[in-house]
Amino acid sequence: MSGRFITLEGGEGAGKSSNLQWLAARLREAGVAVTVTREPGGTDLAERIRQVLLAPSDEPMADLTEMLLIFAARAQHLATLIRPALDRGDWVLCDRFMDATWAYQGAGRGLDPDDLAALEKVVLKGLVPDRTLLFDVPVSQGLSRAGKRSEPDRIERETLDFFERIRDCYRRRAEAEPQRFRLVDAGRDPAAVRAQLEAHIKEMLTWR
Ligand code: Z5A
Repeated sequence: MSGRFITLEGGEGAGKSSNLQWLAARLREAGVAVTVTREPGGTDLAERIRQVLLAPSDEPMADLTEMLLIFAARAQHLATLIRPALDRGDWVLCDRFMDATWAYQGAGRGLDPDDLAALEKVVLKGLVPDRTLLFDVPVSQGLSRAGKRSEPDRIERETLDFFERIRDCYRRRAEAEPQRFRLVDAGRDPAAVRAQLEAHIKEMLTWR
């Protein structure tokens, strides 16, 4: 495997999607072959699982069901899109990945960390992103941005406390792995966010 795996993480409305294609364009300008994708989703089948995961429904989804669907989508995504792209030598830019599972299903839902770790081992088989850009924004600011955009999906309907646990988990993970994570102060205006991303792009381009 010769490509690079770069993930974007953060809470609701942090600005990941707004910057994903721009980041890809900046890397392509520098001559990098880039594959852009997202989780849950990224392939036809995984996008169908995403619809099931995010659609509000009358029957409440059990937390364990949610976790297993996320890993099922990820297994498909890894097998048919992420690993082949990395094998080709592409740089894969992925909107959310495993850190989101630790944050949402682990810290948010309170699922057993041993279960998450076991599934992580089975599904990821040791794959760790080369770089994770953590878009960090105060919860109320992110929710207000996301709320202005559209009807909340099933997960966006959670409580403030749920999203505070998620932010806290992401920040702790970034502190624990400073070699992998780069923190983006995503509460700033779009130009200031992009200036920070430029610095991170410059650093990543030294990998070649
Ligand atoms: N999930 C999970 O539970 N477990 C997992 O393992 C994985 C995912 C992988 C994915 O849905 C859901 O799946 C997600 C977690 C869960 N939770 N929910 N709900 P999603 O992809 O729709 O959700 P998201 O990733 O949180 O998307 P988002 O809310 O759109 O956040 P974002 O992509 O970071 O933000 P954005 O779309 O770029 O920006 C939001 C708005 O803010 C938009 O109107 C922008 O124009 C505006 N914006 C962006 N940046 C700025 C700045 N700097 N200033 C002002 N306004 C801004």
